[in-house]
Amino acid sequence: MKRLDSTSLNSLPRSVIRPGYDRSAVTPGIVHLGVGAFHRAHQAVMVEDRLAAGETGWGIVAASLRAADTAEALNPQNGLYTLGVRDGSGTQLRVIGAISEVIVATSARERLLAAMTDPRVCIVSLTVTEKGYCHDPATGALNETHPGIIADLANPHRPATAPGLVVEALARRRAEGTEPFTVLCCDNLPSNGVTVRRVVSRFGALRDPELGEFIAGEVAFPATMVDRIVPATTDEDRAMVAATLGVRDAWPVMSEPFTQWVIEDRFPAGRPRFEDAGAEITTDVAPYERMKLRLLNGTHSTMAYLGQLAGLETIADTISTPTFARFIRRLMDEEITPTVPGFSEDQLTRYKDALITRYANPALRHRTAQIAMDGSQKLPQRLIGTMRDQLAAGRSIALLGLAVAGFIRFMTGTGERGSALPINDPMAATFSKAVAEAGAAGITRLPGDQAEALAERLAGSVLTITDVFGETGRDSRVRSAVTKPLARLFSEGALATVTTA
Ligand code: CS2
Repeated sequence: MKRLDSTSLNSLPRSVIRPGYDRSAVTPGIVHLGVGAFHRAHQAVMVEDRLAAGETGWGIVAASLRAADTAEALNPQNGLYTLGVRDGSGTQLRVIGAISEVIVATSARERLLAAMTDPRVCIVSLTVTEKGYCHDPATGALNETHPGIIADLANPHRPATAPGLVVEALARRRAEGTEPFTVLCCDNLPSNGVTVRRVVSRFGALRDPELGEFIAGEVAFPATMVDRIVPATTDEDRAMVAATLGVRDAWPVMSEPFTQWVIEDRFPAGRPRFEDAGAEITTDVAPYERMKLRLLNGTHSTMAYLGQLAGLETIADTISTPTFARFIRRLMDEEITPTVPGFSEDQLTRYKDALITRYANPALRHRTAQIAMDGSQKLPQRLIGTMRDQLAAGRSIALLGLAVAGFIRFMTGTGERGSALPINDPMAATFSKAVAEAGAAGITRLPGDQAEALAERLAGSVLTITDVFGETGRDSRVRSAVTKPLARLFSEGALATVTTA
């Protein structure tokens, strides 16, 4: 079957939306680092709308930091790919043309740096996942012992990490007398603008104190809250898209209908009118970010770990299990909502109702194993900060304790029936050491008293991993709120523990 590319656009079926503008007139305005499915279903779609509306100076040059797979899929397609928006009633397909090419940083570093130093490029945006910033997740500071950071500091003109690339490009622009670009973080980090500014300017300062000052003083790092559920693409998705399009798309992306982007308006070098593409432009992103990270991502991670333990494959499977639905709603209402200021009760209720509906979308098949990835980088902003705030206000953390216990039980690597759990985490070695020290490796189920003793040891050794749990993990109230449900996870299993939480 012929591949999707510029020459096939005219022969696509009528139902498929396609770029209705002259792509050859588009010039680059944005370089995007981390061209995964999320970016392609979120920011790139809003940029596409602005290109179609005539703002042709904002084309995207995209980059992958390591893997060549997206470049191999999209470049032969002239950057084109299909977005499938799914709900219970079907899938609406749209071919997106906002990305002109995908550069692989490892094999074409100079080409990427040239794009980043192009004076027409005013925004460098990023979705490199939490771990891509090479920071300490509990404190948000640059991890100066990170192997990638050490390597980039030793070879600053040939960087491979996101902070290294951004700093080298900013240094080159400065040397050439080109205004700095705005750094637009679109990852689920807490205070993502401030955090990335801290990490990037620290990296700059380690290269040269004056460069660090320049970055902290002259470069804008607006905060954003990004939201759209975009499960990993499957081969069935590819087959469905090919059957509808009549041409083969090597890497379409599938998402839910919902999309939200809240952006702090700080773009000294200019920006597209994102607000005309549905984004919310504001002076303070913090309340939105907290609401989203804690209510959505916090419960997502909770369902991922406890769902994995209970043998539930997707978020829809998990939320349609009545005891899970009850538990997740109580977790939201009783222990997360009190830590989410800035919205009326009514607004929060509507937000939570909408989340439950989004989770239940049967067409998405968002896998719990996918969300379980990189938990060490996600937990602080999703669950631990919530615990800390609840404790400071003298409120309960019992349900949060079960959520964290689910994560710890998952990190033992062995499921309730003895199967291997899909651990995919940059701190896997640290966790497996703590698990081994507690004697928890390979355990499936245990009788009550043995489960209690094991939970004591395991909570003790894991909660003191301060890179993840910070000081909160050393609090005796946290220790006990986690130990009790952890024991029950070993003795009764996840489903029973959730049912009687
Ligand atoms: C998910 C997020 O994989 C994960 O960790 O929680 O990717 C989530 O789907 C998005 O943040 C939704 O906007």
